[in-house]
Amino acid sequence: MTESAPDPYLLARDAAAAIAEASGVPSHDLALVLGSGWAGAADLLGETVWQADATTVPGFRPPAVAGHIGTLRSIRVEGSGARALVLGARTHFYEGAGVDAVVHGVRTAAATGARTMVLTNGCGGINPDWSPGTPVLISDQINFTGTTPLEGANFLDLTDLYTPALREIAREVDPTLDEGVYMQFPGPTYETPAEVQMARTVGASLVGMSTALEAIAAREARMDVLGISLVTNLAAGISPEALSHEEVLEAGRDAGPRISRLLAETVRRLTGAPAGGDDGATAR
Ligand code: 8IG
Repeated sequence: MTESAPDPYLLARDAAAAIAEASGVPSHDLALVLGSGWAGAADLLGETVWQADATTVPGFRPPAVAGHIGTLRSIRVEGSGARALVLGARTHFYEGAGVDAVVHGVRTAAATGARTMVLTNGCGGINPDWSPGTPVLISDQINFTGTTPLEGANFLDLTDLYTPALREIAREVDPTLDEGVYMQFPGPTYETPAEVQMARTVGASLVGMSTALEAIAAREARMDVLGISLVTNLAAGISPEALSHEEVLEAGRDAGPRISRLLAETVRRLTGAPAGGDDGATAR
């Protein structure tokens, strides 16, 4: 470690302590990052017991993107009673604040005690069958950012980075869910059509600007990881139309009810609520 650089893991522990103190919730069981299009999903998870502007907690930066809400929430999950920390604030690699800033939310979640990290995003789809508004489970990833949150001789095994048992639970909730390989580009440009063809050739089916670095940080913290992408647009060159941020926001709005229910029911089940869809009322 360098001489005077602030220790990002210590900063995450400070943030977790600040969250515990402000929320009165001493520890959390799982955490979620809500990406483009996913903001509404938190409302269905359960009762919000605490919420604050993320910038009131050490290490969190103000959001740089319209549609990304910079709020932290502690939710008591309906049905299971588990404690969920919802990170509505994501710092992207393209903001130039460094990789430690990008994964600060994940490290903070781990420091609050969360053992499961749910990462969501809006992204481009390479499979032409995925119309805008289609949710896709992430089965694996390609980190094309040229960097990593890890430092030193930390030879972390990323086989099954996206925990198979969690993917199975999501597919129980929605058996029509497809899976795809997520490739993180540095951004902030969308890809050229040639880059999308490269991504396809190397085995990617989803292209985005987040998630892969966060998944690595979550695995370093020994968390289980579930990743769900919302295909908000076909990747450049897959459809004849140009890409716009407005299209992305609109696809998110239209898909909102479906993906909110998918996420809420998946979280209920993976925190131990009985299956059956009546949110566990009969079991209490
Ligand atoms: I939303 O098509 C969204 N994010 N790299 N490419 C990349 N990121 C994205 C895209 C996309 N759509």
